[in-house]
Amino acid sequence: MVTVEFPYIDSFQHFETIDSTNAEAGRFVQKHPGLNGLFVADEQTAGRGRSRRTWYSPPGQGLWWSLLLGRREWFPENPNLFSLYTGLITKIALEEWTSASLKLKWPNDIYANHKKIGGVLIESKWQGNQPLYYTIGIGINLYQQPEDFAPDMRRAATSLRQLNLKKEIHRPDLLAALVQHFFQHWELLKSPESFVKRWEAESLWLDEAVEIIGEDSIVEGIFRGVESTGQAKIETKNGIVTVPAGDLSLRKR
Ligand code: BT5
Repeated sequence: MVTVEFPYIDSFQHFETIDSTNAEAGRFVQKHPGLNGLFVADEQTAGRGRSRRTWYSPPGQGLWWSLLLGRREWFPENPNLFSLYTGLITKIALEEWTSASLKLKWPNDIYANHKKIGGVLIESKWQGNQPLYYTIGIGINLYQQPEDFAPDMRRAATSLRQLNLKKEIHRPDLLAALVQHFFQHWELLKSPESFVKRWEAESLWLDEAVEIIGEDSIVEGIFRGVESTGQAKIETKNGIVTVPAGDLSLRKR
């Protein structure tokens, strides 16, 4: 096992190509329970998003990586906020590289110029009501030009390189910044009310007309931010409705 200089990380592994760094984290933890790990790949052949969607991870074009939290001291007190938290720290890290305005889209996306630059996939395994581990998967597009994206994604996706850069993109430095911010801002998770206020201040479409497509329903209304539980608040004709998970999109008026 390789020990590296990252704080709180027991094992660091880099792959030229792998199915999914989240899947690799899941395999690793079976053999090494109780450890934290970092898994990075140049390419993912089966990169995944939420609900079995595909995360497009072509070779050398992005930062495709997962942080495995197997050490109990790093289990979050508020797991429902973890996805929002990861989006926020990703934004903070990316702002070291770009002066572009980055926004957080509920519940797990990072946007620039109204296009998706990164996404977060949190997976966890539980025994009864005890978490065994959490895997935080983060995909960030770095080098793609518009024509590198498949035609159906071109209007919806962007990369760091397409934004105003403050300094050259260097994957190891960006990874180190992300990991550092992830652990450094941990205290935010301990105060859900103030955390969600901070998240809302950086979010996309606050107070705008939106719809959320959930597993078996569509909620339309005005996006009023998030509850301290991480649920989205939508002001509908019938009052405030809270939504635990789904896809948020802007509603055309
Ligand atoms: C996500 O899901 O946005 C979570 C993405 C997490 C990816 C990381 S990479 C490292 C780790 N290992 C993995 O296997 N996964 C994690 P979701 O909100 O469900 O969004 C998925 C949707 O984003 C897709 O259906 C596409 O529409 C779009 N998409 C796919 N690839 C994209 C890309 N490279 N850039 C922008 N949008 C993309």
